[in-house]
Amino acid sequence: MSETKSKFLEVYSVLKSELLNDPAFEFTDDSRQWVERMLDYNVPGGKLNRGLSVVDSYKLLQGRQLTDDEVFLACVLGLCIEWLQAYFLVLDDIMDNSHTRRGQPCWFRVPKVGMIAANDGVILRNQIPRILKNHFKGKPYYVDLLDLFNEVEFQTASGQMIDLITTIEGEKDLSKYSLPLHRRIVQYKTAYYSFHLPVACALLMAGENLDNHTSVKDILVQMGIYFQVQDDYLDCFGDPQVIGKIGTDIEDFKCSWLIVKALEICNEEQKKTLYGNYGKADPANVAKVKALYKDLDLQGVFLEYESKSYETLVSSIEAHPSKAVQAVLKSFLGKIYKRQK
Ligand code: DMA
Ligand code: MG
Ligand code: MG
Ligand code: MG
Repeated sequence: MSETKSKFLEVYSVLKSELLNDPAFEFTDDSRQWVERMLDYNVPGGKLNRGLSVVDSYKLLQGRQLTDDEVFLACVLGLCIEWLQAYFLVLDDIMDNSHTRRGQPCWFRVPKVGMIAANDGVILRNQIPRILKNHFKGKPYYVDLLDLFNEVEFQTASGQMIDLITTIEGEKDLSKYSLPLHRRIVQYKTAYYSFHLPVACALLMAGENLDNHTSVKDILVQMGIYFQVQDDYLDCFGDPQVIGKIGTDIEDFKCSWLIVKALEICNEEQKKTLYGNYGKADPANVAKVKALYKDLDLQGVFLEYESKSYETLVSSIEAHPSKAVQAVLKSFLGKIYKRQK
């Protein structure tokens, strides 16, 4: 495990114990155990890319080794993003009727959890401002930080809403699914919280005004769109053992990048197969859609999209005037390019 990652997990334990001793609530043994188990199950078990990149980005922006205090604070902010992610995922898995996440059953599928998971999601969300208050109150950028988390949460929840309500239209008429519609969904549901938020946190810690960095934001949003296209691709073509989750996009009638591309390139015959089999829970229907995706060589179409996006992103990054910012963006892109999980 990298040094940053073990430090990060150490800070996780510190934050957890602060929350478990929060004076604003009179914990009983039962309630304390519940929250501890819920946090351990949902917060630290992912790739931690979003959280860790706050630390990396901050280091690159400062252009020097960080002090212990600075590392600690960057880890706290990174963990707030992991908390936000845990909150969204707990609820996303309920809404998407998913089975596994990070190689284990989704939290709501754990015996005796069920719909208590919905309130656990709310708890996770409410812990974020408590963590921020404990560690950032009094910093000159405290208000900006709160505002940032609020804005990004709003964008993500709005993205989740359009992801969900779009299927109502799709069920009526699959041909409504288009690239611009897909783009709008993934920009809001994924790009802001996964890409813009970590870098914006690092910029705020470095004393920057976010209004002066809109071009960085634009590049990060493009990167986030590419990242969610990968997620859509892996939902069907990824190895569940590696990605830790079983795809449900076909069953869920999602406006996924794959269905949009399939509709774009299929012939009339194949279109009928898609209309007759997409969005059905029966594995036989799902298998027909997957077989058609293979016939259409969506794997090849994706590989082409992937190299094109990479090239475009690299040239936007290299056009940026600051070398430090370039380094931040390149490190981010390097972490996700050709990812298998
Ligand atoms: C995820 O979209 C977006 C958020 C905000 C959690 P998704 O449902 O495709 O994610 P996953 O494939 O991880 O369930
Ligand atoms: Mg999901
Ligand atoms: Mg979803
Ligand atoms: Mg997905």
